[in-house]
Amino acid sequence: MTDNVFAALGSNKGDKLKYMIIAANEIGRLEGTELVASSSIYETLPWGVKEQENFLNAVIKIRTSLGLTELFKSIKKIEDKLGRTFLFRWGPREIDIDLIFFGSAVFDSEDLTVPHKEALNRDFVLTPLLEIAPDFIHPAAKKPLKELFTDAIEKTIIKKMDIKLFGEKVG
Ligand code: PH2
Ligand code: MG
Ligand code: MG
Repeated sequence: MTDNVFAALGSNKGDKLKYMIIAANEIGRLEGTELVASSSIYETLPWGVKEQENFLNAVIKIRTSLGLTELFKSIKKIEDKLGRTFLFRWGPREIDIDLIFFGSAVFDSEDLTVPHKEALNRDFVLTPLLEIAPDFIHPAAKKPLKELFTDAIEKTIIKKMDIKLFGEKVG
């Protein structure tokens, strides 16, 4: 069982909130996988390619008995199932699910790098992460997340919404 597995979710096309909620639920339904916590949902300005709709972003914490590549493949299947259509890099998407941390794993291959390389430069990933895991030690930087937030990070957050993707697990 791997604890402290974090995924960042984003949507900026169609019924954004619905895609985010379904994606989180589908992750929770994967074999040997439990949803542990959700951050609030944030409305954010598009980073990278600016001429597109605002995003909704959130981070979820899970635990799983799946291996890293198994989980990664399952997540890609959920993106496909939700009808994600590829337009162009950083372009509009119904749902984007990025694996940020897989416990203390440090892994690098052609299609998957964990910890996610860009996560710490994106406030729409780091801010929701800090909400649910301020003391988590970044497996590569070897420092708690709360010490990694700097003023140099481009600010994209417009609004923190008063809702999460699912209720907190009790016990
Ligand atoms: N994802 C991108 C590109 N730009 N901007 C925001 N605000 N949120 C995202 O999730 C996002 C983005 C590529 O994955
Ligand atoms: Mg992404
Ligand atoms: Mg992605």
